[in-house]
Amino acid sequence: MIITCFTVFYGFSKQTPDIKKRPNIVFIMSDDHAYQAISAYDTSLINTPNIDRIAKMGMLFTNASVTNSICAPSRATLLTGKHSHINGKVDNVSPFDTTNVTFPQLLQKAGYQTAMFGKLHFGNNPKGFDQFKILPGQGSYYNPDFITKNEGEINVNGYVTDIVTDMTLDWLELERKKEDPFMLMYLHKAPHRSWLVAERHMEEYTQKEFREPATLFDDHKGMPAAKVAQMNIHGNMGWAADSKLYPDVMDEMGLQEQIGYDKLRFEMGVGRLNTKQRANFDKAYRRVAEDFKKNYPNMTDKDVAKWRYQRYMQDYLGTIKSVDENVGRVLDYLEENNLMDNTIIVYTSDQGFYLGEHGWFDKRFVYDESLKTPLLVSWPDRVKAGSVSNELVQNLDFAQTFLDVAGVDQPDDMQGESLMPVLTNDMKDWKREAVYYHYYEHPSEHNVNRHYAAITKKYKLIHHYFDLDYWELIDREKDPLEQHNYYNDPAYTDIKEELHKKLDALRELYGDNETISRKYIDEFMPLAKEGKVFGVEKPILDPIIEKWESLKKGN
Ligand code: SGN
Ligand code: CA
Repeated sequence: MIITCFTVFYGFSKQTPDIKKRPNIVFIMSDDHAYQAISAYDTSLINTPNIDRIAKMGMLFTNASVTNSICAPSRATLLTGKHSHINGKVDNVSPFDTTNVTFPQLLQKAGYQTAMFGKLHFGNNPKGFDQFKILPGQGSYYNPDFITKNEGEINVNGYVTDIVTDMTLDWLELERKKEDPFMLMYLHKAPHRSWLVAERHMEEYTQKEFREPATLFDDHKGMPAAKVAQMNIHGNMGWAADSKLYPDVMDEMGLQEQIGYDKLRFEMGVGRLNTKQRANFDKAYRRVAEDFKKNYPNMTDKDVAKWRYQRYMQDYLGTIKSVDENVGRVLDYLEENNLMDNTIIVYTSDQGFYLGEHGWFDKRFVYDESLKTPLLVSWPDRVKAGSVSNELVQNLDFAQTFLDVAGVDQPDDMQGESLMPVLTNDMKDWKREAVYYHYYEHPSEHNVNRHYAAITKKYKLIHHYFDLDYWELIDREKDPLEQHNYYNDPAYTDIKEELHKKLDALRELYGDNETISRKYIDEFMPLAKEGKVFGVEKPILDPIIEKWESLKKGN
């Protein structure tokens, strides 16, 4: 194999396996952090100077996406370098198959020190880590519990974003062997629902006012899956848990629970605060609730919808303020300890999020705000400062990128590509024209139908299947707000044909097909039927069960 001698390794060649000189990897990921809420992308909502520093030092990706816009599947994909249907973690409900090989295991074997702090959300402990302190499941914002590698389950007082950072800094300073390279995963729970902000930001953020997105009052006309989704800010959020109206204020005002267990959800979050934390919370949020109670009789339904959007943004963005401050602490540490130049730093999210676009919160859909995810990468030794890439890159690519950076072999069955050609602007090795997407978790919370799609820079071809069944063609240039389906428009006949070919080719390339989709339906539906899937209402669930049973009979 003469060719291997000439193969370019973007990190370190196998001929020079000087482990001590290999670059460090710092992977920072937040949960549900929309790119609209990072000022390097969009300055209209919040200023995030520290996260922006990563883009200033390196590259900002404007077309980074996930393969399946939901938490645990996204994490499984980034660790394994495989699509959901191959690694098996297709939704938040199915178990993660721990026989999957993950990139941290390979890096650890190659001599890297490895550590993970924060939210994993797998139900399993991570493999391939010398140290980990992770939140159980979704974790808590206040006074959270952690599962740790060496100390069992622990409880820590304080605010989760600060605590995860303290743990990370302690590891960097006290546990890291300074002579060896390291791979650190620093994973925030924020800004996941239900958005409890740090005490220090409560006063300020509950008084802020934010611009509204153009599609806040989208009627989802001609978009059947969007129409039935239950992720409207006004209608599918809880008055108590999400908008932070207290259960007693709801009772006084005669407001009914709009989501199941709303008052209980409030208690599960806010109920964890200690006396001092609760006093600060009450100072800010009792004022909000009293104002709303006073104004409500004179408000139209539209006024209420606008108020709920503001409430949502105040809390969502408030949690991001602390993420940004804490990212700044880690960047400062790296700088002060001379670790910046030979460290690749990645900032990303497990998916994007709707901040009122289409009237929504949450994610799951292939429409831009949740398909795309923020991606900022710095590595001063190799990546040009202040560069921007609009290439179609995915969370599928992280595993191979990090293996490449470390000069470790990339297993043949990983399905992504190293991003080093893009990061070093050596584009002759980068040929990708389309990416593949597949969302599975249905019937489930938010009622988002199953769908798969091919995405190019200009179009999306989407197949919604089980239980709705139809095709959608999005013209990303003509209709950036994604409110029209051009699938049956005669002007798109040729484009449609071309996109179908692309989609078939992607399914072939990644090994996805109807039989596999059916297998995952058959695994999921019994759980849904037994009531093991959270947040689905009976009137939605029953007809889907009926449909599935008829499918099984071959009708
Ligand atoms: C929780 C949230 C949902 C969210 C899922 C998945 N409801 O169930 O709104 O879609 O997590 O999020 S909550 O009332 O419990 O907050 S994910 O990021 O973990 O995939
Ligand atoms: Ca998430």
